[in-house]
Amino acid sequence: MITVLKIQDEILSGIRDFLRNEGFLEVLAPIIGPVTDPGIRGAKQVAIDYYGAPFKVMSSMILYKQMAVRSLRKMFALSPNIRLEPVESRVTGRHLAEFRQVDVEQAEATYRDVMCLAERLLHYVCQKITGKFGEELRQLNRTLRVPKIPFKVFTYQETLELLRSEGFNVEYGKEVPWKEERAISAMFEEPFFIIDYPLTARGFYDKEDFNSLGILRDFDLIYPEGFGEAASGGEREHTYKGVVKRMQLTGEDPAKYGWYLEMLKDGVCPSAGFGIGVERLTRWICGLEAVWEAVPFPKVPGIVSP
Ligand code: ASN
Repeated sequence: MITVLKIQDEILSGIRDFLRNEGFLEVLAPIIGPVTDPGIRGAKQVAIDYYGAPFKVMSSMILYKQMAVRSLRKMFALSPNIRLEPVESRVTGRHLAEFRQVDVEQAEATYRDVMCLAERLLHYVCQKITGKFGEELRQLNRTLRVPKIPFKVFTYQETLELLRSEGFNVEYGKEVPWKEERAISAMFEEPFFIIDYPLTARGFYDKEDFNSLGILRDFDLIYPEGFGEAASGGEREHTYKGVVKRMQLTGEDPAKYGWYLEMLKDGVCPSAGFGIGVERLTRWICGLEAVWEAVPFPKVPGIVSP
């Protein structure tokens, strides 16, 4: 555990060095707010009573990122998130009810721009760790290769076809399920992207591609060797009208999103960004069996622990 935490400490400083060198400013992440990210794939949000007002614990700070880039242009935050994942996810080895993601957002960027940023970030961190912690990785029995840039890119449609050709029965329009995500991840030895998810698979904030309606300009970054999802991100729907329309589709009540919709009416800039999970990154780099091995005080879904 001490070895893992030393490597994690270096991962965090590597991420910070890389992003600062690229001109990103680190801000402090909010932990609670009137609303939070609803696009959390079947997990539940946590509600609290904030001086009589109903508040949520952040499931991700996505809505605040759009506010921050309006003035900061390039920002990131180490954001603590709570998602009450279904108890069945305790055995996937990659779910935690409490985790941290480095949430990145850039004004006027496309999803392709931030995909390039994400792959360079991963490359930088791997280079740093293999250079400095070769002996520790050997102790952990981990052979980590620095991934080659650019990473492979598959569309969601191509991903489904690949899975179907391997005998998996996957339904169009939904998030790639845990088992299938693990299977596709195990088919590769280098990280890769899945892009262009269908509108029905994601939250209201990922931007629809107006040249191919029903498809989002978004992505997941997937680790190889069966480790599964590393990061997700995309271009943002930033217009008031667009967001309200999408909220109607996802069944969100716009009345709950007061401050966010007011901000959009006021006008925010187009942006793109992603969030990369710190514990999952540590797990992959160290080659750990389960993600809870990458956390000093883990909260595994369904398990009551300190
Ligand atoms: N952080 C992700 C993003 O930037 C959102 C999420 O965690 N659901 O797109």
